[in-house]
Amino acid sequence: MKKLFILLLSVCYSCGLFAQTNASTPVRTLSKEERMKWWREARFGLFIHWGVYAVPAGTYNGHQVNRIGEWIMNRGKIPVAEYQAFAKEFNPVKYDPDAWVKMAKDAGMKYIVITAKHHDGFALFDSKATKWDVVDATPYKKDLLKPLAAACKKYGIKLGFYYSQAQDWNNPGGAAARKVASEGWANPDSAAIDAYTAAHSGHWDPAQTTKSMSQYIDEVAVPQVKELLTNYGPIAVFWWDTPTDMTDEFAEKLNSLLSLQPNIITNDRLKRPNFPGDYKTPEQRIPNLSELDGKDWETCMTMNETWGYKSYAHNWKSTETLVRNLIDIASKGGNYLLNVGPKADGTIPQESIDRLKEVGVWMKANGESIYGTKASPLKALAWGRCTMKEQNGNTILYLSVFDWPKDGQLLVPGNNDVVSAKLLATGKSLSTQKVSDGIQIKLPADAPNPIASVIKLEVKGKIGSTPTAVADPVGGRASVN
Ligand code: FHN
Repeated sequence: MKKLFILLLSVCYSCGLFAQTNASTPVRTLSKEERMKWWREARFGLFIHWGVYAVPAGTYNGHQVNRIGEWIMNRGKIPVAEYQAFAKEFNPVKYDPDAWVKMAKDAGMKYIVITAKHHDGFALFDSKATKWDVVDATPYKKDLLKPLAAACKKYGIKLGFYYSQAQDWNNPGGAAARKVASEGWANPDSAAIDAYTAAHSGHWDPAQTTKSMSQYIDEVAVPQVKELLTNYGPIAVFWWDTPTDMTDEFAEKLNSLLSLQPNIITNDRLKRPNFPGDYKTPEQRIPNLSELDGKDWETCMTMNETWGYKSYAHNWKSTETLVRNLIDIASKGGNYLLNVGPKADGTIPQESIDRLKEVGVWMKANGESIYGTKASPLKALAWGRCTMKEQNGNTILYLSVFDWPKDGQLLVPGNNDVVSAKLLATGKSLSTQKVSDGIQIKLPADAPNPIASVIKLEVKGKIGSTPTAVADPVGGRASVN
């Protein structure tokens, strides 16, 4: 009897009969704390922005279109039929998901979030809801997410899907954030285009408005989210973006589908303020401590000046900046989601690969100071950043030194008794001394690592002081879309 009941229960569940019972609270088997555990420990993930926009790669009809590459259709006001023609050149024959996932793993990343569908509406997967997908619209004709999911499983990397739930510039009825035409390129028709977009809620082509947004939600977004949550095994993260023209009713329809993956976590961009998700998402910037309110957060950031591939975007951040950003973020208790923008042939720009490799070298030696750590309990540190673990009644402080003291003495605020101090990368012991304003650690003359040398300091008991605002973020900058 008991077996029969369990069988019935699982049949009902797999048929989705329970999924819609309470739309605003999807069925959860784990508490939020349990669902967030792996993510809080992970600290570092890979963002992938990939789609048809990689074909024009920033240039439309010979014009270099301003701003971020994945927005070229909107910024350039490219008609639907012309944009869809780019898909015929989207043929990623060099796509090697195994190598992509290995690259992320070797960089020390623990999860990947890929644009299953960005604002151009193009699905990187085999969708039955539309023909505007990789299988139906490109010569490649194969689902790109299935082999990525397999590679993630193979390497023990969590997989997340980015999904543009509201903006969709190709599937009729999708929303379009209104952008002024002249900001894209010096289009002589800008005034007429702007008048049209003003009268048509941001759209620039009549083909975009042959259906209502409600139809788009029911016929495209809902079925596609179902597909993504059903056909690719365990999905760790769902990453919504730009809730343009979303209503709470539309959001409810999508939110309820999360029951299909009861352990999934989501970001805060489904629809504000009633769908806060599990974590906040500062973009292209690292918040100051004074801005943080105890909620989980993840900074997403580009390595150059675009998310989607642009052939002429060469303003690359240095490896030093990337590593120090990660340390800065971990020292404030956040995660770092660092982006790559693959090309239309399936290759990742070499500049990104090189940087991730170098980040991986640092992480291999010093990852212990990042994974599973908590925000610094110390006040602002002039020489670098600190992360913390509490273990067996003691506190481990990971001191990432950016500016190696010329006098060879590192002053750490606090008066706890010292258990041990060593260089994390080599295990070399360092001598310490209690002084009136803290603990002084005697350092070797030269910094062992020019990016950040980590000292592992274990002290007795807990640290009493409360954090105060730290120095300005390293490398943070404003959003650029
Ligand atoms: O408009 C998008 C943009 O293209 C990119 O995907 C970023 C990533 O966070 N999100 C939006 C802007 O906030």
